[in-house]
Amino acid sequence: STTKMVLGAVCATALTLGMANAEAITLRGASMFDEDHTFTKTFRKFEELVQENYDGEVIFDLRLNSELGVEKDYVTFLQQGVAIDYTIIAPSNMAIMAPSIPLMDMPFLFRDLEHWDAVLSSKTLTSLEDELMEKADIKIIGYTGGGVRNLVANKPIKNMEDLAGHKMRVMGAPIQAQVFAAFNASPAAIAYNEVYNAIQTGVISGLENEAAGVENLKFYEVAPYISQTAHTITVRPIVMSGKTFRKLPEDLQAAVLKAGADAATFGRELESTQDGIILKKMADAGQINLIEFEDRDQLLELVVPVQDAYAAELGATELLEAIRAT
Ligand code: MAV
Repeated sequence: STTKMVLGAVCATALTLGMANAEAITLRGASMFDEDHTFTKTFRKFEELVQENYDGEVIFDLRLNSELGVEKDYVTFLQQGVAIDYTIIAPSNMAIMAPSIPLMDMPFLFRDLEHWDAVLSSKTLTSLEDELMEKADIKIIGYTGGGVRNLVANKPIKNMEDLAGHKMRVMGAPIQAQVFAAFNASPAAIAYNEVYNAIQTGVISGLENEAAGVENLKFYEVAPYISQTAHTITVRPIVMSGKTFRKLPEDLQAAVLKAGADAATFGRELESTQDGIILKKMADAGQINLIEFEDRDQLLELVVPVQDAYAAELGATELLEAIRAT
C-alpha cells in the first residue's frame, strides 16, 4: 500500500542518516541458497559475531535464494559498491575481475583436508588477496568452504571412457574449462542458475559440485549420478566490498574482520564435516546414486601440466610451489 511505501522510504532515510550518526548501520548480504545451506549458516554466525564484537547496532539484511542473482553478479555489485555489502563467492566466479584468484580454487590443488586447512590457516594466499583488492576492490575477510566437488551427471561416469566428450557445466574461470578439457570432457561455462534447466533440456549432461549445492538446489532431480572424482576441496572466501568496508567506523571494521575470520572457521568445520553426511543422506533417500570413479589416478596426472601452465602464465609459479610444499 501507499502507506507502507511511504513508511518504507522514511525507514530507509532514517537508516542512511543513522549511518552518518554511527547509530544503526545496515549491511546487505546475498546468498544463492536457503536458510539450510552451510553458507547461510555461516552468514548467520557472522552476523551474530559482528554484533557481539561491536557496541553499536548493525542491521543485517541477508537476501536468500538468489534474490539478488548468482555469484558472478555479486562480484560486479561488490566491485561497484552497489546492492550488496558482503557475501561468499567461489574464486572461480571472480575470474573476470582478477584472473589469478581462481588459482586457490583449481581442481586437485589440495591433497586432502589437512593440506587444505594448513594452506587456509597460513598466509600463503596473501598475494592473491592483495590482487583482488587492487583489481576488484573486494576484501577477503575469511575463508570458508570444505565441500568436496564431484561429477554430478544424468548418467553414470565410471572411467575416462565415460568422461570423454561428456558435456558438463563448469564455473566461468578459464582454468576450470582447461582442466576438464584436459580430462577429455566437453566443458562449458554456464551461469549457476541456468544449470538445472540446461540439464533438463539436454543442453548439457551434468555439472561438478559439492554435496551442499546438489542438495539445496535439487540438482539430483535432473542429474542423480554422483561420480566420486573428489577433484576439488572448496575454498570459499567471505568477502566485503572495499567501498563498504572503508565507510564503516573503525571499531566496526575491527569487529567485521574478527567476525569474518571466526565465522569462516565455523563454516569450514561445518561444511567439511557435513559434506559426507549430506551425500549419504541423499543416497539413503534414493535421490542420488554414488558411482565410484575408477581412473582418478589419471586425472591427477593430467591436471599437473595444466596447473603449471596456468601458474606460469600468471607469474605465480612460486605461489603454486609454496602451496604444493605446504
Ligand atoms: C556451489 O554451490 C558453491 O561452491 C558456490 O560457491 C559456487 O558458485 C557454485 O557451486 C558453482 O558451481 O558455481
